[in-house]
Amino acid sequence: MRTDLYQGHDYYLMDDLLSDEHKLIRDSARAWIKKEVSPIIEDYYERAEFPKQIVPGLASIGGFGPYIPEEYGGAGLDQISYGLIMQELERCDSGLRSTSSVQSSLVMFPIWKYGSEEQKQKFLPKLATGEFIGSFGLTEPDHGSDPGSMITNFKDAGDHYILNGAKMWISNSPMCDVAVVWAKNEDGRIHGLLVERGMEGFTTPETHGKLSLRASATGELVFDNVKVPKENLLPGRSGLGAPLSCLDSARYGIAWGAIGAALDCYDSALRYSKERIQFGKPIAAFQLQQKKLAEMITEITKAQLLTFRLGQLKNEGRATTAQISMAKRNNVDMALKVAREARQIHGGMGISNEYPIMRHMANLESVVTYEGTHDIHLLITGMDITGIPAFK
Ligand code: TGC
Ligand code: FAD
Repeated sequence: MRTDLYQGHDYYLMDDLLSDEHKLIRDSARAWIKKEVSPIIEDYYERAEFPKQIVPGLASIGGFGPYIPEEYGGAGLDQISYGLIMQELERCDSGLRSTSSVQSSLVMFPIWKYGSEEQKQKFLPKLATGEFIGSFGLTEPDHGSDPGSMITNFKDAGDHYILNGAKMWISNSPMCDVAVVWAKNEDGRIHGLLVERGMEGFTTPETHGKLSLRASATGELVFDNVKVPKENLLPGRSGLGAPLSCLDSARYGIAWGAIGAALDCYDSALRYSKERIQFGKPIAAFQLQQKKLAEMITEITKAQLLTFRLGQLKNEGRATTAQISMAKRNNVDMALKVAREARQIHGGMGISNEYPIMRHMANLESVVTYEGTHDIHLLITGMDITGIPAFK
């Protein structure tokens, strides 16, 4: 079992911009992770299993719906707090952050924003404590970057709807109690439906053989003539903009989370480079290794500044989809590059599970693809600055 020696890195004194509450939230999350998750994460990663026993602890540090109002069981925190929690979780493992950001931004967020009062009362408090786990079904086998072409559909059958179709690559699916499912009605309009475990015809087969994000549960959502009560339709918004608005919130969390993964790789590489002696000197004394380390902390610091400002804009309700895309794309790409350089600094040890580097690197290959690929986020920036969509 590896001892978690991580210490934060704050090259530009960003902590001065945080409130005492922010620092308390971050430090509590970090302490819980070091005690409860770091000692077991490599083992669960190798077994390709999500450690379900950590769910109550994850809830207690604000991992589920930190910005959802307290009246619905959330913590009522601001967006910087949400970001700091995501950063600490992904510093440990992207799969841990995934579980949390899906529950918070892709399940609790749409129920809070677009749900009826009854739906909010029924689901949000249980999702906040982790008594319920949620999943979000947008992607289909033949429709990933282009979710507007989805074929999952529902028909009006009197007092209920009949839902048919399938969703693929769904985080939390094998263990979810409720799924927020996006499907087309008979007019081709996209709506959100709350599909609950136990509804006849609803199954959630697990996806095996993942070489990335192994400590997160991924699966399908399959609907074979599922009878969904009419009161389970999200009444507040329809159209593709409804799921895309949830993605804004989750992508924002990923922008923070990726910094956490990069910090962990940098932290490990810096320590290793000072301890590893070759040619009679620590390898940190060689210019080539210093170049790698200096560039890592420069890129991490730039991402921290970009993301803190995004957090301020998010708190003010002024962050745009395109600004969020820029941060998600930049930070995940940055983290992947940092992970690859850190791997080299560790030499052969870099491929061993005695260090977290390969796990972060493999995880980030999912993060760079989900919630909009690296290419799609570039095209969102391109559309924003030129006014011309180049998706189709
Ligand atoms: P387009 O014509 O641009 O837009 C359709 C309608 O949506 C509106 N809209 C938004 N509304 C709110 N928030 C946003 N961010 C919005 N973006 C667009 C838009 O105004 C329009 O409204 P209206 O009223 O005119 O109809 O749509 P398009 O079909 O051209 O597609 C655009 C594109 C490619 C950017 C979009 O489809 C996209 O983002 N694709 C990427 C798909 C994606 O990110 N999937 C993620 C699935 S969930 C996931 O990966 C979870 S991983 C979780 C984890 O484990 O952490
Ligand atoms: P495609 O859309 O087939 O893309 C393949 C390649 O083509 C990519 O490089 C892409 O950038 C490129 N491409 C596509 N369109 C264009 C274009 N217009 N211009 C230029 N290049 C283009 N989805 C959910 O709904 N819920 C979840 O919880 C969820 N969890 C996930 C967990 C994991 C571990 C993974 C790997 C995925 C998850 N996803 C989830 C799905 C994820 O959002 C999709 O994989 C992603 O949106 C990309 O879709 P795709 O895999 O079908 O790739």
